[in-house]
Amino acid sequence: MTQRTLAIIKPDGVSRNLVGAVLSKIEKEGFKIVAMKMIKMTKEQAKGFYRVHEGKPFFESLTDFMSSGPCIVMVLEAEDVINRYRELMGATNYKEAKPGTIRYEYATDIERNVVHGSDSEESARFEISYFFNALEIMTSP
Ligand code: IDP
Ligand code: MG
Repeated sequence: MTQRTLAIIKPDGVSRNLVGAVLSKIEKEGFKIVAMKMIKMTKEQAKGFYRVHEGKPFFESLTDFMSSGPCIVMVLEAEDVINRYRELMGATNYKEAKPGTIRYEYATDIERNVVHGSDSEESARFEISYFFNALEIMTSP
């Protein structure tokens, strides 16, 4: 089934000039980029995006980090892209990520792990609509 997922290159990835490297891995996998922009979230916007993690010990630090600089947010489209993009990202903790994954190659810390990807169809719907309206998402001709 063709799916969409919300992908982010986090502020560490942008500031370390890893945008091209991450996009290259995404495109090599055959995922179609159907929306993309650069944004800088406010602390409040980062808290809204990560609201499922509210109350966890890393929530304050994570939302400080995510609002510390520009991110690339994008919508990817492909068969089963939610799980396939999470496979490409690698484990949250880069020390557990498999070789070849984005986090294995580029993450420096469990928090500063370069990329985000939605984890379910429900979160993908919420996360895509958090950043994009319908006119900003390309549909196939
Ligand atoms: P995910 O990004 O692999 O889906 P989540 O569990 O949803 O991982 O956590 C969201 C983000 O919060 C992670 O990508 C990472 O940046 C940060 N994070 C998760 N667990 C920890 C932790 O134990 N310490 C610090 N930061 C964490
Ligand atoms: Mg998550």
